[in-house]
Amino acid sequence: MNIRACLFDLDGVVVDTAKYHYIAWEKIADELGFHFTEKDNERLKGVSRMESLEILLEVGKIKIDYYKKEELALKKNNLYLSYIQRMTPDEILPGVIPFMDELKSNGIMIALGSASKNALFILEKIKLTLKFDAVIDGNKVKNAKPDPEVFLKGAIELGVTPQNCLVFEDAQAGIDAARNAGMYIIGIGQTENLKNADHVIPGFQKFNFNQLVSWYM
Ligand code: B16
Ligand code: MG
Repeated sequence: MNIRACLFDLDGVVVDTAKYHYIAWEKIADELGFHFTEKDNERLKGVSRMESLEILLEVGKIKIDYYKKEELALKKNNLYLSYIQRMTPDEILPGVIPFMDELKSNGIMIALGSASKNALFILEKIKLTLKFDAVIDGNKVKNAKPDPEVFLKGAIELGVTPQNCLVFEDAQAGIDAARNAGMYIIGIGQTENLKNADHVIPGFQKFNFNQLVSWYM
């Protein structure tokens, strides 16, 4: 098999933090005087914090200066931090740990490739830090997904070529980033929302190493 390393996105793949991002952004929107729907929130998945704010402001048709944007992004992050403070290992999505263990016992390396600047904090909360051979998060990259930087840095840290990497992603921006990196891609979620993945699975519950081998022989 060509695959020597698997790169996991965090939000939506390992844990469902989208719900915490949403309630934090919803509060910011309320404060600005408009309703931010769950459908609007779909557009924020995999997108950086400042780009998320730009989308929120576009939805609310609101124009503000740079300083106000910085203030709102900070406020949103403080709200978000207060929610994720209470996260526990129970919030790891079903099937993730057994699948990672199978990868490890078959000699496949594991990296995290997340846009989030809070990724390390979340990994500590869910006690998953030690599973990863490399962690690339929003603090380590200059260019947000769909730029391939986050995944290319992951490959470099692991010492493998992009052609030997498989990415697991739940957001279109992340799938495009993995495609731009020249990596294999499995989408997590619904096929209709995830274009250009090699395969799409609903989650790791019914997925295993044998299935992966059969797809990438
Ligand atoms: P933060 P991922 C992404 O994480 C989220 O999907 C996205 O909704 C969020 O805006 C982004 O992280 C930045 O997060 O504000 O914590 O830095 O899916 O790339 O793991
Ligand atoms: Mg994600």
